[in-house]
Amino acid sequence: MKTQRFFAMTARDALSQVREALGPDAIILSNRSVNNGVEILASHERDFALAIEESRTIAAQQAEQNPDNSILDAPLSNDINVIMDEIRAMRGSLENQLSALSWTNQQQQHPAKSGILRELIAMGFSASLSRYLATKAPAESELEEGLQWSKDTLQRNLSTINNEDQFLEEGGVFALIGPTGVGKTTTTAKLAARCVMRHGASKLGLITTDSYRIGAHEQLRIYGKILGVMIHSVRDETDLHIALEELQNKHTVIIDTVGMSQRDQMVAEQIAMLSGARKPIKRILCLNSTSSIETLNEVVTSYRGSGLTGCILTKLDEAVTLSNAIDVVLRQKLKLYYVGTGQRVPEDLHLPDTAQLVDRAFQHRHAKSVTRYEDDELALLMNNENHHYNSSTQHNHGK
Ligand SMILES: Nc1nc2c(ncn2[C@@H]2O[C@H](COP(=O)(O)OP(=O)(O)OP(=O)(O)O)[C@@H](O)[C@H]2O)c(=O)[nH]1
Ligand SMILES: [Mg+2]
Repeated sequence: MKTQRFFAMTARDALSQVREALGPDAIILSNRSVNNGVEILASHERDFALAIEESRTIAAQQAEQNPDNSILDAPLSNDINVIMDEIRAMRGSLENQLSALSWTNQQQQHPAKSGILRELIAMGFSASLSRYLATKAPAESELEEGLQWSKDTLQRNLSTINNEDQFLEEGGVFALIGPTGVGKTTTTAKLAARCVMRHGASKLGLITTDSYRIGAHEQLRIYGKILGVMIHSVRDETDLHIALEELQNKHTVIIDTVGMSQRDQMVAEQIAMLSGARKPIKRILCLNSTSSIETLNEVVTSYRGSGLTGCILTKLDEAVTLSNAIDVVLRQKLKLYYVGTGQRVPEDLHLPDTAQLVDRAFQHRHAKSVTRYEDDELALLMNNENHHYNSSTQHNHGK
């Protein structure tokens, strides 16, 4: 078996050398203090497995040549499996300890960083985004400076439309999609009113795919009547094609879709219907800002399909904090079109103001939060999160 020796002044440095030389599949065979340093003997898991395989082959050959001894040899391979399991457990435990140690060291060197992390998590941001911000905050910054830096970074990285023209002037076919009750129909009516105010009723087409729930499209029909726009009701791809043909001269067409749970298999069919249309349909996902990070992430994943044009955050008036929504919009790299702030049509729809949104998330800092961690609990959390942090989000959060 190919065994390599690593020596460094600290266990962490020695382990870094092991990782560099052998990668994540290194097996640590021994770890001891020598000459004011630490010596680690390690091997690659592949070499280790090969050595075990060889010893098994030899044992099997010996058993064949001397069948009387085979009973004695059988436990050997079991023992090796047990040893392998123990070595893996030891490696995991050692890595965990070093990782916790590394966080504790960082905490001692930059105490403000753990404060930044604690505050961001208490505000409701995900552990991975909070950790990223705490780690990247300028090393010399005090708590308040670090939080201000985090705030600016979040604000800078939230992608939104620059002005109304990006929706109202661009035109085309938009479909509002999303789970049940998030506010798709209400938002369709709010957007429709804006289009009518800008271009007149004759330039707008309205379609609903919500044709099989009793009374469902009545809601939109009433809004349509007020605005002077007829509603086209479609059931399938063929209907949709016919409706879009009929509305081809309209500047803007908005499709209000039937709501379905992100866990419903029908979501894929709905996305296929919209993607299969001969005219490009820009899909805008409606996200309820009162939902948890986990739910919002699942909604985005399930509705993303081949790509979303953007999203609209609804029910901001009901949300205790906006950190959930900001976290997901940012990490899922969605462009934010509008925010819904109430039930009134058309008043309660606004262009997103990133400073105001992030400010609202930070206001929650002063609320009594049950998600506030103590410093030693944070070390544990960082330890676990280290392994789960999604590096694909890194380049998206500024410096
Ligand atoms: N507080 C508040 N309520 C809203 C907002 N947007 C929509 N609502 C309300 O939420 C409820 C559901 O809205 P709908 O527009 O019917 O939602 P939907 O997504 O079309 O629902 P389904 O078609 O059943 O999937 C209604 O009572 C709306 O008035 C908002 O921004 N704030
Ligand atoms: Mg609806």
